[in-house]
Amino acid sequence: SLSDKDKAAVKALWAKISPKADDIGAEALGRMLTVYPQTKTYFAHWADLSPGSGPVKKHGKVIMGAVGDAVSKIDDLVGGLAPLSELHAFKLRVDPGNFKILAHNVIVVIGMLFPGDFPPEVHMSVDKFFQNLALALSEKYR
Ligand code: HNI
Repeated sequence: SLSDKDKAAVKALWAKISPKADDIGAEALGRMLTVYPQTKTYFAHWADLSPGSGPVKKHGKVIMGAVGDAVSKIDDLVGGLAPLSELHAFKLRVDPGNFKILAHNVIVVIGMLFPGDFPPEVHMSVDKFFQNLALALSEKYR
């Protein structure tokens, strides 16, 4: 689980990158849909699934809003993300393996946009955070 050092690193990075959260979300979602085209099935009702499209930008913002919310609930991700886990499990029926795929894309984009703020030890704490976030989102599937 996350150490105090991990939590501090995630909070410090989030403070730095959150002004660009919408851009990060749009870029990460556009990449997920391109590089992992199997993820497109869940968004088949959108008019345009290509990088930079209106729906991709809009939903990228929604996702990163939830990531910011998760940062604020970092001490209890399972409890804090329970409603969102329930939604993805029972209503959206998203295969939970996809949470790791999106997390991977968000991490790639953070590294792209903030190369100077993403040394290996920060990368590791952020990776652990997203693993825990993905696990919390998967909680209601069982
Ligand atoms: Ni996800 C809707 C957060 C991963 C498919 N998703 C949401 C909403 C939030 C959200 C917030 C809006 C909820 C609402 O309307 O009340 N999703 C997150 C987060 C992650 C994530 C924080 C992981 C970091 N979602 C995924 C993944 C997929 C996914 C990996 C599929 C590959 N999500 C969806 C779909 C919707 C959705 C589909 C509904 C979108 C729409 O508007 O039609």
